[in-house]
Amino acid sequence: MIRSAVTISLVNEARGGPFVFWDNLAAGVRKAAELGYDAVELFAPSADAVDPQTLKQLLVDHKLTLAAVGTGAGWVRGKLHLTLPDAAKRAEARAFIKSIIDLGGPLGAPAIIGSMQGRHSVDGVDQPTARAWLVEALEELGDYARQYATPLIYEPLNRYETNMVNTVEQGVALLKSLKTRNVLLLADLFHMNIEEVDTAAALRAGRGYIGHVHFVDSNRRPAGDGHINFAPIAAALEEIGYDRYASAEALPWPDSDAAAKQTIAAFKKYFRR
Ligand code: LER
Ligand code: MN
Repeated sequence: MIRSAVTISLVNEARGGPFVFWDNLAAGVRKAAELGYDAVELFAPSADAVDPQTLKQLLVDHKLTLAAVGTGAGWVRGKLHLTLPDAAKRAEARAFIKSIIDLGGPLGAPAIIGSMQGRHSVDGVDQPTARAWLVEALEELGDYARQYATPLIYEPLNRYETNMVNTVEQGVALLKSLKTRNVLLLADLFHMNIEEVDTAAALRAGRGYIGHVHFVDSNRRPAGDGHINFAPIAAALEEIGYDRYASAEALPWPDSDAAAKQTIAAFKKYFRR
């Protein structure tokens, strides 16, 4: 069964980004539970910024699970990513991601690699070199996540955010090229709306490789506040047996509470028919 999740960002530098709740972990968790979400997805400034015991207790108290933890703060705060020319910086990026895997792993939550994949043909790094570094990192981090029995989640992004992998098809090809089988794709419906010819068809073709969904509309507002037709997307996810999270990574539009309410209503409409 697909489960609902809502994002909480604790990253000041990501202000303006597509996260529903902001700044206050306890308040975000409380709201998520009140509205009937199954889980929260966390965007943390660093692993040290969150006390694992406090996080665990909050989740237990509110009967929620942790859907995933984002790693993008490594980029927005530390200007780190996995395909930088400087080997020491690439190693720092991998260490940052490992620390996030160590934060979410004990709670059963995978880490997400989105903006930390970087881009090629900037900073003098050509495409084959960047691709090889990305593959190397995914092999290492995918295997690292195995100790927690969680996958590592890799996110294709739209062309304005990366030129590494933009579509599910390219993502599946990348995953198939890896030795590790512990990396799965994040299907972010906002990015897919820009890059895919047919989002539902892309999801069907991604069968077995989709590990997380960012449930959001075409304009990054909450599902239902843009022009995505969610019915065929929900049908495709059901058809491929997708049974992980649909997580509201959406702008807090018109405000956090309204965005969370809108998304859970849309979630029920499409995934709890
Ligand atoms: C992260 O999940 C994402 O979708 C990126 O667009 C963040 O920059
Ligand atoms: Mn996303």
